[in-house]
Amino acid sequence: MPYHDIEAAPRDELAARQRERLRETVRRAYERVPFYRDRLDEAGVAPGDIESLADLERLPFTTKEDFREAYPDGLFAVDWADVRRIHASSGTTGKPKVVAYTEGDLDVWRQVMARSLAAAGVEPGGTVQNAYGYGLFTGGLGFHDGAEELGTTVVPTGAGETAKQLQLLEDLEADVLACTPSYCLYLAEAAAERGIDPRDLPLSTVTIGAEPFTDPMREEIESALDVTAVDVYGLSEVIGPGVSVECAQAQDGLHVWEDHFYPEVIDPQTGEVLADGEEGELVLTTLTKEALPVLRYRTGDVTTLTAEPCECGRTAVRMDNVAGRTDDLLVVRGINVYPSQIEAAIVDLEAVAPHYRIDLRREGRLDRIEITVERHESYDGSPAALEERVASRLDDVLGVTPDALRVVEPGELERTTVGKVTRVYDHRE
Ligand code: DLL
Repeated sequence: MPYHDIEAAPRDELAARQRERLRETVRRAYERVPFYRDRLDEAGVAPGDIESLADLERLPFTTKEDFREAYPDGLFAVDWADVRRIHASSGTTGKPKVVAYTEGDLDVWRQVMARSLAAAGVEPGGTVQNAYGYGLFTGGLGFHDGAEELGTTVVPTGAGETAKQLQLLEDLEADVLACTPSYCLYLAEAAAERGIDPRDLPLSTVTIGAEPFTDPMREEIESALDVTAVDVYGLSEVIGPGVSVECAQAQDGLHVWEDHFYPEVIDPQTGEVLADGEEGELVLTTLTKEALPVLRYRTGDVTTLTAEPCECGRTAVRMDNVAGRTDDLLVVRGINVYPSQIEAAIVDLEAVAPHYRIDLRREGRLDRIEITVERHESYDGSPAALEERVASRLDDVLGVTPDALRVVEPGELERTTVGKVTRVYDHRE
């Protein structure tokens, strides 16, 4: 049973609602945000020209750079007095992207997060321990509000403080943990170090997101904690977590809450809209945001879309798990490869722990790629033999030969306990 009727609405009903909302959003953006007025004028499109969803293609894209240039509030469409909350996402460089919410936006966010948690199998009356960071990051408060809206008890631990995290899990018996995939794995390790079998923790579901992960990584999490790990996706510029989520029933793609967010997938090079099933960059348009309407935002996230019906009965389009970003693409001796492909290839090996790092360096005019993996505790062969296995796996699956490959001892690679994990370290200029 979906949380809201719209989740199972016939697609034409949904499309009619989207069309109305799109027209209203474009009009609002044009009238209230000089940036959009200029962009649309340049493109020769008037708000009244947007009659159907297909007309969306006529609108220019919005990018991360546009957010940075408009810092802090150049894209806001309401007066400051109507802004109830601010969040911000810190990029790796430069100014943060500042985002705003009206009372109405916060309500939509609570609703889509409640829907997301319900789809993930979380039930009213359950207990959610929320280990996403509270503060400017949207993860903490986004999950918090949605979990309250759904009618669960929230334990707002926030990020880090692993000892307390474990103690509260045991004592308050949360059945749901919300955190990044990398923190899930860290928590399982930390439990084991304290003599607690992580599979004995009371958890039945973890809602993971905020950073890319592959299926083999998810399997590691599910088996380490004996849980169902459900993928929740979102980004600050659009709302925060709660743009899309897997249903626990099928765990086969993330249902995009299309009555609020309109998804497209484009060829990142040409900007051309791709057909269902074709992989490209996810572009999102908000359909109900008041404080910060966003038209055709280029997320940088790589995925595919499908409108095939799902066994859960929800009719919303599904996007594939986001395993990487367009700007993550590595070129290893002429071969294009995403870090996620490297992750999937190595984490699948039983002898390797789900921890690795990739270092990129420049030597003269050549790029060097170095991969470091951790031996799994259960592997008792020689490091040299394991190195050979990993190397031949990378060659077989991806045709990639790193310039250096190292196997280190369990626990040797640094763990991320707060915030998003970094796996690729680029030391080039
Ligand atoms: O990470 C919102 C969020 C919080 C989502 C908690 C899920 C759970 P930002 O900090 O703005 O917002 O970062 C957004 O993180 O463009 C993706 O690259 C990545 N990302 C978010 N969710 C997923 C996911 C939050 N489920 C950026 N899988 C996005 C892969 C994800 N990548």
